[in-house]
Amino acid sequence: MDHAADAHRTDLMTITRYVLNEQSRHPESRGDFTILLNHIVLGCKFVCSAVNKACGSSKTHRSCRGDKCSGKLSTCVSIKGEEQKKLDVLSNEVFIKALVSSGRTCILVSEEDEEATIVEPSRRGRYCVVFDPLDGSSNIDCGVSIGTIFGIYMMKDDHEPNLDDVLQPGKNMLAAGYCMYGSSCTLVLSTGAGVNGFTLDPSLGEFILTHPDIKIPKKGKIYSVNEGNAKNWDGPTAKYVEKCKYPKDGSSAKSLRYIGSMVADVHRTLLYGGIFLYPADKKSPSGKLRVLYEVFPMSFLMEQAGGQAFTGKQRALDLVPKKIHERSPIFLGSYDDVEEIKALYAAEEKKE
Ligand code: AHM
Ligand code: MG
Repeated sequence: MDHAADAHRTDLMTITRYVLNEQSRHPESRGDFTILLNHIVLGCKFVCSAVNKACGSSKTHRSCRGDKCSGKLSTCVSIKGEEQKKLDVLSNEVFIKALVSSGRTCILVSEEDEEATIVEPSRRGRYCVVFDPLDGSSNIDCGVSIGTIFGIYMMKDDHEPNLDDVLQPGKNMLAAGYCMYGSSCTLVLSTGAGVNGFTLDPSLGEFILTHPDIKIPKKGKIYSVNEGNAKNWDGPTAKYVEKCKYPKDGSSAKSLRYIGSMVADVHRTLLYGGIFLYPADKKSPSGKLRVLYEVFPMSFLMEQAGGQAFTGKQRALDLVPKKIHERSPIFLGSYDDVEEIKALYAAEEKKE
């Protein structure tokens, strides 16, 4: 055995070490935020393990030994003999329990729950967490990457928690991130000082810093949108996509990549550059994606990586949601690409 090589392998920037380093830069910190993040990381590891254990037709997933195996990832997951549950329901329970047991949260908003969860007084802390425990649910059964998205706010002041604590503009978030369950498990996090990516090393059970200080390219070569909705788009969106395909300024046409799983589409956009759009259309005037736990965390990460996020009317992070499950159109990605769509909306506004 090569002990020297093994010793070298322990000098790693784990996510815990990274967060502790960040904490030491804030001497007033009581460590609460570090504890909260550790619980989120635990939730991500648990969901990652559940996704990998779940049964499915794909040979890449271990076969399920559950009696009532449906052969579908979305409907069948058996963990240590527990009752079989839908993966998204299970993921929601995992995060609610992980967050409440941290003792650092006071109000939680999950895509899976119609109402916000107000944490009981004896287990309460100062943080509000908004999250989508397993986004991209339509992709679960075919083994395509799915993920958890989260954002963290601080309570405004000492009072009984209420919805106003989470109905804050995205720019007030203290941190945001996502965990992608794909060919590897990758956690991308921003605590407001840049963006870092960590990959789960299954042999260690630790997230290791693999993508330090992610910066999105200033301009990209890819656009990402569900073009099946094109007949219902408004003028600026239609013009923008036309420009991507048939540029008139002599530049090359952009490539189209669309997975239909926001975490995976945004992850590619962050690393390779380009633009991801889920615009409004005649059938869905507010678009499809939810402000608090989809639009805001991804917009926060984009801005922290040097990109932009725009709703078609304003900077996405300036939006003030009125309801916890509110939706908004979103255009996010490379700075220059988002500039172009902003110009098209500005021109349309002038015409009106
Ligand atoms: P979900 O929360 O029900 O999983 O829906 C959100 C997902 C996003 O991951 C993705 O960007 C979008 O829906 C895809 O929608 P569509 O199938 O309309 O293209
Ligand atoms: Mg979702």
